[in-house]
Amino acid sequence: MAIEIVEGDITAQQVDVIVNAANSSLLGGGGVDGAIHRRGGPEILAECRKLRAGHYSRGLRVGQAVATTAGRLPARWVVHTVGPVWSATEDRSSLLADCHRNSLRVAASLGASTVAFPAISTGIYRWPLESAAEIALSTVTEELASDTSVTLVRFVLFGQAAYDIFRSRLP
Ligand code: AR6
Repeated sequence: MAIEIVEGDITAQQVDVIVNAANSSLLGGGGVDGAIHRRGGPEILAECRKLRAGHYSRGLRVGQAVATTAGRLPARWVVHTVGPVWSATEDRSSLLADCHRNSLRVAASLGASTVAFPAISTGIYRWPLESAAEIALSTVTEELASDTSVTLVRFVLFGQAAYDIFRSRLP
């Protein structure tokens, strides 16, 4: 079992699962979400629409995760999760931990071994990187110690600053 920290573009990762920092609509957006749908092609959105037409008619709740095809991405599945928007007045840390835990559980239910995560909530949702890194790394460490098919989690960070922050908090 291993945790890797790399700097780069998550859509270029050759892994079983790429985790998407989506929104509740599951119908696309900016940031990582935009990049995944752009590079993955229309198949991903088509599956997201089907999810919305079925079990997820009210959207995906914050902290939950669901899988689709990865379309043309060099992965087998995309696991979409919805991070919490940062709040200075309310502690939403448990929801950010849920995103990581539930994404890994969905990946394990598919039999995935390798999973790439972006820094969920740290872009458009404004979560401070230091805090996000601590929550992400501690939750993933805990989950990897449980009974799971996942053997490698790779955090793929945009830019040197984010990379350094995650690196320095690796247990
Ligand atoms: N590869 C790796 N990291 C990236 C990439 C990439 N291609 N692109 C951006 N990042 P964000 P959020 C970094 O905004 O904060 C969308 O509109 C970025 O620098 O993608 O969870 C959704 O639809 C940042 O550190 O996700 C939602 O509405 C991190 O990825 C909303 O944004 C996450 O930034 C979700 O916001």
